[in-house]
Amino acid sequence: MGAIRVDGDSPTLAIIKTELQLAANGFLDKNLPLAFDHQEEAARLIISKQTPSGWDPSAKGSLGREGYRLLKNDAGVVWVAADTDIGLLYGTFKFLQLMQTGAGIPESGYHSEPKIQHRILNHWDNLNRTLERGYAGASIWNWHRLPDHIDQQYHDYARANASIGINGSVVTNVNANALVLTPEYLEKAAALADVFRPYGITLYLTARFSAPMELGRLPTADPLDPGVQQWWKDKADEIYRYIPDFGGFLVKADSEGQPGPHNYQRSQADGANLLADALKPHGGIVMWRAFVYSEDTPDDRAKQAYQEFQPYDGSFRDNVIVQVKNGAIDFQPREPFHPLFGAMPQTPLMMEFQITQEYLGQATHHVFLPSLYTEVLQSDTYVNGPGSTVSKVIDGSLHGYSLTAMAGVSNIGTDRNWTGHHFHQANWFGYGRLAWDPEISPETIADEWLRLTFTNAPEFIEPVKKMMLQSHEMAVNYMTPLGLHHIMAWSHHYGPGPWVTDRHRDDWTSTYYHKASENGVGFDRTASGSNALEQYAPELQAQWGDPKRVPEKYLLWFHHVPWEYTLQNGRTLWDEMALRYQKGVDEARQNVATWESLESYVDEERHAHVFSFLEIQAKEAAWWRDACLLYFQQFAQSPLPEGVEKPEKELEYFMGIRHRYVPGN
Ligand code: BDP
Repeated sequence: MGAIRVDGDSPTLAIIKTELQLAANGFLDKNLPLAFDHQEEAARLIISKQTPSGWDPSAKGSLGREGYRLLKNDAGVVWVAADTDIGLLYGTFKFLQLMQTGAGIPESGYHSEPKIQHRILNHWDNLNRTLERGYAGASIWNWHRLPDHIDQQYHDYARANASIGINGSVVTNVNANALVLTPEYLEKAAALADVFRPYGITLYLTARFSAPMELGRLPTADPLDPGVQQWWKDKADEIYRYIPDFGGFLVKADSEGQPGPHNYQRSQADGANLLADALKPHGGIVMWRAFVYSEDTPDDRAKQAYQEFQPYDGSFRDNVIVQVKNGAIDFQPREPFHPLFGAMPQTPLMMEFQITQEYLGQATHHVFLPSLYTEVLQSDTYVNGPGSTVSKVIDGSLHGYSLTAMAGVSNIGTDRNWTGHHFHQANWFGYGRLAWDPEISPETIADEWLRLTFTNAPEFIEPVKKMMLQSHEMAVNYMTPLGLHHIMAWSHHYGPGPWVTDRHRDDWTSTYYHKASENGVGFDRTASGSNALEQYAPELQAQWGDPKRVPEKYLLWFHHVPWEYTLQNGRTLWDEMALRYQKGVDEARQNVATWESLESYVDEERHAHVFSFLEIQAKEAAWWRDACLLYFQQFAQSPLPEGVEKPEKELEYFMGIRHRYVPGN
């Protein structure tokens, strides 16, 4: 490596120079001269929007607002090319990643453009720094000290996100506090937006639907009321005075106690359009959540979002995008894809994944989530024939959406390692990579992350990658095998609770979902039951409606079957369920041994941290197994099959573990 040339000056280009300086002091050549003026002759690496002399200008091609190209000439000089400063920043990060992982720049060059426009983190952070479903410490946003104190962590946050292509951040909880829309808080939010801007990150806020009443003292928040409409227009104008490039609003309405258009007998489209009209003159968007369901509706919870939204396809303004969770219930360890995907061709839909592990063992259980994300993204909706995958709905190509987006509910907090578990950084990283390109494989993501985080040594990479790639299936096995869902403990959702029943909301109990009795187990969502299946394409209705054809991973999601039902491998349902729980435990224990054997590849502190969490996971996998099998055995009335360890405690013991403290609740 010789000198580096970065053309021009701007806050973003200054960040690029700092990144190169840091890398030069680290893994790039330590004595690499950084020539930030026009010393073309000497440069070995050129970061520029202009075509340097000696390069074919057409080689760069059109790169869009965020795309970049890495080119290498015969003399080995590398050019990071883009049409914008942000494109150059993304290209620089990619260049550094390729150097660090030892991959190098391919001879034919490298080109990348995001497939999704808005790649967003959703923070479920409250203004008092508590977090909803956050397991990695407090909120990193210190509203009390803003706007005067800008913590270094805000820069680090923006830098980490830009390095994986995330370009938006909703900094407040979906269970919204209207206070954030007051001048006092807008000034604070503006200070954050100023930090984010040079990293290409747009700031968004959650909007509380009743804000016109709470802040504006209006008698109503009815979306069709002219006074309410004017209030939101004025509010939007005010926000843009503080934050000229404000991204828009994320809204949770008519769900779990949040106010919304239902309070005025209006539709979700009426609600979303109200805010969209206010933001439109400024170029802002509304992300309106489809997570709408009610305890007063007797129908299956899995059907309600579709019933609420699908009839309004085409009735939303063009700056509205409906944000849909990956599955129809709620971020379960495994769910079939949400039936709204593919069902609203005239309304842009965006994906909402959960990166924080509310239902997946929270901070202490290692689960590599890109496996879950990819399973959903690669599911075939069949709506325009075979190959109509969810990823094609989300990237806009299936229905020609003009607005595309993906959201991930953040797993970060003030913990020194950001995410509680060191390996959960891989989920933040993997989410960003998939939001940029939903077709990247989990294997590629795991490989990149391990190399960038630990070492390039294959003796380390291979076993740990295997551990990561198996971890989702492993967790499903020790928590909710064969399509079981929502059988975790009441309210905080940590640990097993298949016995949870008779609470004020039936749709938050476990018995609502598993329906176990001596006759069998599972939720009948076929025509003989709730018929949630009819919300899917006919091909899937035929396949999933038949207990012999449905993938067994979804069996109990769609069918109620007897305990002695025979599965494809010839085992009874009961035996298979028990063996899967045991398999999950066996793998969690194996992970402890694998990690222990790799001590020499990782620094002591991180090795010990991960080790203790893996031990917790192995112990708690056995807790899940014992609690669930003892509970279901009451109904199955069969002995545990050979190979499954006998629980050391009685069911009553597990049912008694009730009042454990869990954060983020
Ligand atoms: C559920 C969480 C709850 C969230 C809700 C949501 O239990 O804390 O507020 O989702 O997404 O998963 O709005």
